[in-house]
Amino acid sequence: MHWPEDVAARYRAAGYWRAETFGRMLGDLAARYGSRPALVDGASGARWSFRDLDERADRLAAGLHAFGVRRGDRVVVQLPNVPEFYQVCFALFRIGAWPVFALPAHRSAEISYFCEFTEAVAYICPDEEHRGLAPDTPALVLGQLPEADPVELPEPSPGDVAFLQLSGGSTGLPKLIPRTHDDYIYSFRASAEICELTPDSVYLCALPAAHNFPMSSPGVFGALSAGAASVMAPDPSPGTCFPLVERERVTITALVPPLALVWLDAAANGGHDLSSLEVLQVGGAKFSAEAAKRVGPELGCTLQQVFGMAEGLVNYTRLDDPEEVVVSTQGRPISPDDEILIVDDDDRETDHGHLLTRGPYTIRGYWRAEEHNKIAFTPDGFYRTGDIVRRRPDGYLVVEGRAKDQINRGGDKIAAEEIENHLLAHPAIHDASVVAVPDPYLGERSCAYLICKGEAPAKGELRAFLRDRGIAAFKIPDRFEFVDAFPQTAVGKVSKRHLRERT
Ligand code: J2J
Repeated sequence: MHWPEDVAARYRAAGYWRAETFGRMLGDLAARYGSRPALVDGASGARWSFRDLDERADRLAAGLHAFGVRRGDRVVVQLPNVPEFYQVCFALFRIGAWPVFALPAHRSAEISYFCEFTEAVAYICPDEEHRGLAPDTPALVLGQLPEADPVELPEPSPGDVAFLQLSGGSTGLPKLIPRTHDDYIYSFRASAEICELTPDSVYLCALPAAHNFPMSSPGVFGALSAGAASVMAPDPSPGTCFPLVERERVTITALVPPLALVWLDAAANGGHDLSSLEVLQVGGAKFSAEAAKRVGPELGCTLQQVFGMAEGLVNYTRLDDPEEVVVSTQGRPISPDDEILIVDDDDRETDHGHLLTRGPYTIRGYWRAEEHNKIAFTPDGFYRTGDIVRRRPDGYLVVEGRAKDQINRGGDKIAAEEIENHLLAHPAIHDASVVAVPDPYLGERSCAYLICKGEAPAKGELRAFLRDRGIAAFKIPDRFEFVDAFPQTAVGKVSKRHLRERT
């Protein structure tokens, strides 16, 4: 699961891995930036300085330790965008326990799976109602988290796993991504540099805080590492965020493409002073060149395209790149040691095909997924991203498509097989195939093709069935189509390409 020792030594020698841990990093930041604002609660206006965050993390670490949380334990964390999200992260990092980051949209199917699979010792959730999502795991509710006088805790090693992030996934069950202190700290520090963050920058966390993009590209961790403040927005709508941009003088934020479109349209109506905004990052799904062209003129800020993944590799357009590059590419990697390998279907090198990557912050394997790792990684450690890209002569990447069996619904990732398995549990369904269909707003929506055993169930009944199985709402297919048979490939597999072309 880890990097070979000679490779790790190379990353240390190159200065990427600096033997830091999250816990120590926060202590150093508190010493350096003290009373400067670290986190602002967008809803209540509460402000936490670097020192507050440091002290609160220590008190919560002591409380969680007294509760029984120990080094190496897993704790499923499902919290909204509030400063406490980061208090919980740093408290667990100080203990050496691993947060498992669930999204706010996740329901009982996902949460109970994370708790069981990771053998979590606790589930930290937003309110009492969430307790029921994981009835067998002790729940700790926001607002009543245990705090105590700080205790001495042995520091984890920089090479240890710090947390488990979720994979977008293409198989039946989501895979968990082990990120270490060393590799993750490198990725967001380097990102903060690329985004030119300074202690005067103000980052707005508009996307769900648990997602890798607003967490680390450069996200809240990157902002903290640069001594900058982060404003936690309760939701990403212009109605919520525009007043926050104006009030807090936000300089940079990150959005997925559909939200960027909503922001562009709302900005045209005026009413808020967005002049502090210097950089709008857009990523998570392909941002069309037409929309990209609108950002500069209509929002008065620099667009940065971001093509990243929770498994590691993140590409950015740079802030001083010419417009053509910013509008029509998805950037180039963070690190000179990010290795990019593009291959055809037979693993021969090319400049337009499957993207494989290896580097100082890209994992070498999913957690407890030995069989899947044999497919998702090459024997020499390259991660098969499942993305189809073109590399331009200048080294910039253009995302051209996807080979993985996934739907990217405006940045929300849906593993087709996961939904097919839920549909197959319905007594009237003989076979199911879930595919992406184009959508002008979300980029893609999901469509379930179904072969029924007898009479087709009503679509509303199918939606209710999936809801009752406890899956996140964004995973419920946008469309259902009933068919007699699926088109097949030459080797007799379901041809999803032909299904997609039917719509
Ligand atoms: C096309 N597809 C993109 C883009 C991601 C920063 C930014 C995004 C993520 C993220 C992230 C894309 N154009 N600009 O973790 O740190 C698709 C690809 C990729 C998958 C990863 C970050 N940006 N994608 O989106 O783990 O298919 O991370 O492999 O959620 O999103 O999804 P995820």
